[in-house]
Amino acid sequence: MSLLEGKTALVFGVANDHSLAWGIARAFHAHGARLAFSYASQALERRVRPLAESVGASFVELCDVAHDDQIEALFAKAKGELGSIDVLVHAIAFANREELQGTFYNTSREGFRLAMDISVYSFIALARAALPLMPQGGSMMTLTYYGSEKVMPNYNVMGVAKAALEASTRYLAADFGPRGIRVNAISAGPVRTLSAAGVSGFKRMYREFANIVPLRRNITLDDIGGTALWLASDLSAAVTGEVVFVDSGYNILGAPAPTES
Ligand code: NAD
Ligand code: IMJ
Repeated sequence: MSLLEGKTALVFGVANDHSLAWGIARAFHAHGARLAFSYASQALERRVRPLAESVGASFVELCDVAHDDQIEALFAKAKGELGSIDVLVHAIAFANREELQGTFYNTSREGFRLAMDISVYSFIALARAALPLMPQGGSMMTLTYYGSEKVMPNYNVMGVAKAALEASTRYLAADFGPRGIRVNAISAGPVRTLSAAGVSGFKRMYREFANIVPLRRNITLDDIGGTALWLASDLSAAVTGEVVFVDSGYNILGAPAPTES
């Protein structure tokens, strides 16, 4: 079965082969999509280009989403080379490292601005820029985390940013629904990516997660890829503005089940 035959997906947020965006790209490729990639910095090109080539992508372009002119240039190029697109994937987040440890009340004005700009505004900017390339409708998606709803140690300003990202997903879904464009968010459980591995306390919480969750296992890139594939395909044709949890059931728990002792 080929769910994305004849469709084109533009993917933002591959840094390496552990990236959630890479899990998504792999699943799309397995279902016949034409893929295109954008990466954040010159330094990443060395890693991203070979990955892109391994799934037959030739469109591999630099775009730092902090800059409107780079977003504009990227979509101009995409229009020229790809024509139209069907799927937009936003898997981008950034906060200064010092904001992701210690107390939330010490969040700086500039740290708040940066986290919101890169992790939230960029989705709005990319969604708007993608509109002219989606005249026949399509599917847009972003990645979020449960720290938007509940307090997670050290997640701090990123929790506030993810709350804004999820709200933005709903507003974009309302704006674009009449054009046949769906907008959703995937709320992923912890995965050992570049954006998680170095984070204080992550290792321990990653280990504990599998013991607590209903499915008693961590989530994988294939789990994320599968849900992204569903959201990208016509199987989810009437689903928009949703936050879909891919977290082994973590978010349904009140208190963890008592373990034998
Ligand atoms: P990752 O480090 O592989 O991906 C993050 C990406 O953001 C990188 O490719 C990086 O280059 C890109 N990025 C950062 N600043 C950018 C900029 N200015 N312009 C363009 N791109 C920029 O880590 P990941 O875990 O795959 O993160 C992808 C998304 O998944 C993020 O939104 C993250 O919050 C979310 N998420 C991750 C987890 C997890 O446990 N890893 C859980 C839930 C949600
Ligand atoms: C990030 C920080 C604190 C706790 C965390 C995380 N937990 C998880 C993450 C429990 C799962 C990963 N995550 C969901 C993110 O959204 C990460 C975003 C992020 C990570 C970094 C690390 C390196 C850096 N800036 C970052 N900006 C955003 O310099």
